Amino acid sequence: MEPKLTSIDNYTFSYSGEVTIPQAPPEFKSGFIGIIGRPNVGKSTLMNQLIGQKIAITSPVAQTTRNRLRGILTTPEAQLIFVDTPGIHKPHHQLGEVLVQNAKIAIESVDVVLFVVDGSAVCGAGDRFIADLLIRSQTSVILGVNKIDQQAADSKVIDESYEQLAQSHEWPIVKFSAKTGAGLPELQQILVEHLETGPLYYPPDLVTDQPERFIMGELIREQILLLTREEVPHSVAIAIDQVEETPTITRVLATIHVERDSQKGILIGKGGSMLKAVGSAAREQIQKLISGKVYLELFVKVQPKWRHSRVSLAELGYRVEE
Ligand SMILES: Nc1nc2c(ncn2[C@@H]2O[C@H](COP(=O)(O)OP(=O)(O)OP(=O)(O)O)[C@@H](O)[C@H]2O)c(=O)[nH]1
Ligand SMILES: [Mg+2]
Repeated sequence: MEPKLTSIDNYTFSYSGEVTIPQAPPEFKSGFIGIIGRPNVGKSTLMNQLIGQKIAITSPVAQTTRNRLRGILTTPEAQLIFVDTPGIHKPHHQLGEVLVQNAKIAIESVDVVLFVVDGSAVCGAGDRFIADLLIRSQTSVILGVNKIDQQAADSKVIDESYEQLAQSHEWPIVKFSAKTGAGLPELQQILVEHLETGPLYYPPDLVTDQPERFIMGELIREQILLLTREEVPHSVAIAIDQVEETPTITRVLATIHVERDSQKGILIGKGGSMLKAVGSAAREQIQKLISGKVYLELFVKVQPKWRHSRVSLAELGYRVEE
């Protein structure tokens, strides 16, 4: 994917602090689309594919996404603002509660909900729980069946389970693969049909509302999700301490917060091998993000039980986003 202008940092602000946004042509459509669903169904992968750039991290580990993140797609006819959300699940700690609460708030603050389900498995209790939340809200819903590339040849039972869910609530249903891109043009079209005419909310070349720093932290966390296992991925939070740009290189200093000494040990690895692996993979990703050379230095710090404390959560960037 070719990087476009990444984030709001790249914009020059006028004296009033406002970005100048061009006026939309008549009949232009725009609006906010909430991507809602269980953990691991492919919500973030889908958003990246639709906007054509990686801004959200993805992984096979459930509960990858922790913040609401906007991804913006502007075409000649419409501006679609996708709101990626944490997967809705049964929370086991304060962090989980904040994540689920934010996903629920998103349902109420968007124009359309794209309810994403995993088309490689039958509709389950987790999906029905979310369906119940959605019917209690006024927001219109489209059911998106993802991962059709992973469906077995005989997927009749799976298909029927989602068709039944869609029919019982009179939701339109679209099938696609966020991985291969199959079905995505049709999805985009149905989403545009569900939007009302409206203005450009963001400059046409902007792809996310988040600062680059935030995405840098996420790219580091993504490598930890991919390279470590068991309790480590969920116990990690990243703080970007410093970003210093020189004409030749961008220096990034970041701290990885964990909850226990044992996790710190795993993250550093034998002779520093794990931290080195995380650092070099994350550095490559950050270089792609900013299209420039990066020097990345990582520190590991133990902050006991940060996931259980509202104060620590807020310090690390996890708060209820009203
Ligand atoms: N085969 C296949 N795999 C997919 C598809 N979409 C996503 N995946 C994989 O599913 C896993 C989860 O993807 P994510 O995009 O992180 O899922 P998510 O719904 O954002 O997960 P949370 O942030 O934890 O709620 C990753 O390993 C993806 O590569 C798809 O269309 N086909
Ligand atoms: Mg996600």
